[in-house]
Amino acid sequence: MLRLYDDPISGNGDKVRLLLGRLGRDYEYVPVDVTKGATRRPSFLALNPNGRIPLLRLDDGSHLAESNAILVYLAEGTRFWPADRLGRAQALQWMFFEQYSHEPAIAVARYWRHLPEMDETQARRLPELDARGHAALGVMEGHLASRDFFVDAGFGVADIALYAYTHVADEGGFDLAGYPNVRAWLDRVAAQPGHVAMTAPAPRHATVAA
Ligand SMILES: N[C@@H](CCC(=O)N[C@@H](CS)C(=O)NCC(=O)O)C(=O)O
Repeated sequence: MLRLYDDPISGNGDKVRLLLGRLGRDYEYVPVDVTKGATRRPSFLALNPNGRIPLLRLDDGSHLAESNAILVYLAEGTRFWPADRLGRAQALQWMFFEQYSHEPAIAVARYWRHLPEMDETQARRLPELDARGHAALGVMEGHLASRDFFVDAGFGVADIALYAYTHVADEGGFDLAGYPNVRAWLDRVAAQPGHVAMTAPAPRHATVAA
């Protein structure tokens, strides 16, 4: 059975939970507390030398890291991964956008604001993250003005990748009031069958300790 190493507060982990939920796949869940440095312990580094969740153990015992790579792996052969060449490239376009222009601003601002106290460097860098996050949201708003989902082929991995941190962007200090197209898209994504809320309890086959 698939095994997901993850922290429930992680949007990157949420992407994988969202897709597994839509695919109706059972999996073991191993909570790894990033706030306690659990991903940097030797036992976890032996599984992912990059020291980050999410991490998926496959049925053959190998491990796959990087949330968007995990999405592509799980989605291949399903309706969530476009059948046409351009559709696949468009999905990757938005997933690279998510990792370069969206997540480093919105997820990091959310994490810092979640800390009991920000250090001086974090407090100084926050306005820059705010600006970059709003720029990313602006790009999404424009793209969604004329379409329901990010890729012409319809709802899929690009939407899941972007949904994860956008739907909790307010926790990072990003008010979505000025992004009506993004808000309507968030509702459309959440209305898709098999949606799992980020606050949902861990799956049935939950296990403990990494
Ligand atoms: N590019 C990676 C980023 C993963 C990542 O940043 N994971 C964070 C939690 S959201 C983490 O494990 N942080 C713990 C650490 O860096 O020690 C992905 O998309 O999976």
